[in-house]
Amino acid sequence: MRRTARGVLLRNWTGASTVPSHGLYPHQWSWDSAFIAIGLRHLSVLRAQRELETLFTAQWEDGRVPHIVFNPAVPLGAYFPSPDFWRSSSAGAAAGAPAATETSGIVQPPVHALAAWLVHRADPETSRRRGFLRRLYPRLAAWHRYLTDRRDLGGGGLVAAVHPWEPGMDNSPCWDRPLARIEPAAPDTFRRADLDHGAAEDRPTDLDYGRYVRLATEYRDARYRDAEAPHSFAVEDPGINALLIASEHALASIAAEAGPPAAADGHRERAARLTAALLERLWDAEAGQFLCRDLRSAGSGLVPERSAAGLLPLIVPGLPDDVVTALLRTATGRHFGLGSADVRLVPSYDLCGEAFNAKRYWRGPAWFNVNWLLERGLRQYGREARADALRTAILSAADSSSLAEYVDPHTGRGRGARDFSWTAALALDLLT
Ligand code: 9WN
Repeated sequence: MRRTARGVLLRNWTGASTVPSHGLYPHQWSWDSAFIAIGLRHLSVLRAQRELETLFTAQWEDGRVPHIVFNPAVPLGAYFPSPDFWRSSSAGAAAGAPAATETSGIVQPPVHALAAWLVHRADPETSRRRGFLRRLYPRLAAWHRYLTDRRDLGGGGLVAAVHPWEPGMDNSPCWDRPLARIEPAAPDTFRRADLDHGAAEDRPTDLDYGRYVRLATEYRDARYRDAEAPHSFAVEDPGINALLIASEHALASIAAEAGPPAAADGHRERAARLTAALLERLWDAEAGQFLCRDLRSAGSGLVPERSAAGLLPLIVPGLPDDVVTALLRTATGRHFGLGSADVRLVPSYDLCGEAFNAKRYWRGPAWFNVNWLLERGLRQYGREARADALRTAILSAADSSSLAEYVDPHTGRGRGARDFSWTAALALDLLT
């Protein structure tokens, strides 16, 4: 298993970063790179550092870390939307997009400071010698500042996603309502390259894509300036915010180690403020989990759909005991089935939800990054036996599915791409 996972990471390495999968995703993705670095640190600490450094060379001057960094050697038709759609170096110039690298203009969850800290800890000596954290710290701090300063669209102290691709869970049923208001772009205005590699029944629908295209076009036409963009989709997602909080704690450790030590307190305070806002704005005691908040609905209400993103705050330190207890009850109950005989891994969406589909992407299948984060959260809250069982289940599903992108949560059968980088990386991490 270790050998297989290492082989995948070696083959998916392109010289300065790692592709999630050669066919379906032939460029560098933001949160993928963070998870990949966490696994790569066991294989080559230098590559793990390089993975993150490469991503951050594409950071925009306003602090945003784009969700895709395009490889200029890959033909335009290999992935949609391609650089000629995003036009970052021209349309993004006002927001400080790099002139020499093409990127997307939206973001993904901020797992990077957490990853940087874990990479550092794998070999502190090499990290210090290379000034890894010293160089990365100001970039990570600017990244978090972008999110907290420019993306608090609800004014309540949380980060809002402005596109369904931003939380990394593209077609989650949580977006169905907020997306219903978006007029899809005409199908003949774009060509879906993903269907050259993935089965249509496993992927988002054409209607989803029409809306993804419309929203990205609107943002691009506003030259990616958050103050001017219509942001007709604006959702506070518990996953993004939980990962930001975990990363803000990591940033405090990074500042103490390699940044201005006085900054560490500021990061801890910011983590505490974000945690309070997360509890205040997204916790639903009745549901026993965190929900998304749709900022564009009348009354800007919580979305009554259960996504696994609503369990991810388990990685946030210092949650009140009653919240942790309720989250565990929900995770192990009928909606997510953690630890039950007929559920192999925690699904991305409510097993009892109307929209549940065991095959289709983020509408039911189980994903390895989500389960890895939950395993970490369980350990953080002292649920060692549950964490051990989940670890075993993750490794077994990763192995039997040929390191699939996602699996059917009931059977563990692989779906989507195989030899998927973050599956390999996170399996390697659990094995080490
Ligand atoms: C759009 C690369 C990415 C992941 C996302 C996953 C999928 C892209 C796509 O692949 O999204 O960003 O083309 O479907 O949803 O989480 O980062 O692995």
